[in-house]
Amino acid sequence: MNVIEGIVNNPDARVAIAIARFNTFINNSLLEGARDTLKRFGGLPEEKITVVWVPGAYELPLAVKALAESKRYDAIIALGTVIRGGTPHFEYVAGECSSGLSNIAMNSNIPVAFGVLTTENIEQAIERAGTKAGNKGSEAALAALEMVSVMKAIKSEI
Ligand code: INI
Repeated sequence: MNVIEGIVNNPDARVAIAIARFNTFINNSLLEGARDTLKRFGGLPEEKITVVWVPGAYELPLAVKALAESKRYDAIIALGTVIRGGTPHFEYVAGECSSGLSNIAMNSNIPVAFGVLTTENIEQAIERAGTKAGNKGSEAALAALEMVSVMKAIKSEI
């Protein structure tokens, strides 16, 4: 039996983080979590990490697509926070963001980690940005690191 499993320590990986400015207060904590994880678990030096700011979560797919097309990165992490309001705006922003990001991963063969919070209210967002429910930015960074390793292992098997 052949089992392919990824590891997270990958000091040679080049990782881009695309991050939304909307809800910056929360997104800064997601960014801190992602950078910390890339460095402490992935072993990445600062110069292997590129951060790109965009206006909001709706703009993340376009920036991630450009990053993927540049072929300069082994994985891309998308960070943002979409908080439900009283209008259907939430559904459009969150929906386009998540489907756009997964399409890019599928079409580019580059792992795109989904570190975008979609919550009912600001309290839930704070809980998932480094307080009692962990840090979605760190989780996304771990997923990105593992997927770099998994993709490499699958390609070397073929
Ligand atoms: N962008 C977010 O990142 N989070 C939100 O909660 C949000 N809401 O609620 O409106 C949001 N809107 C802006 C959107 O992402 C675009 O930047 C904007 O529509 C311009 O294209």
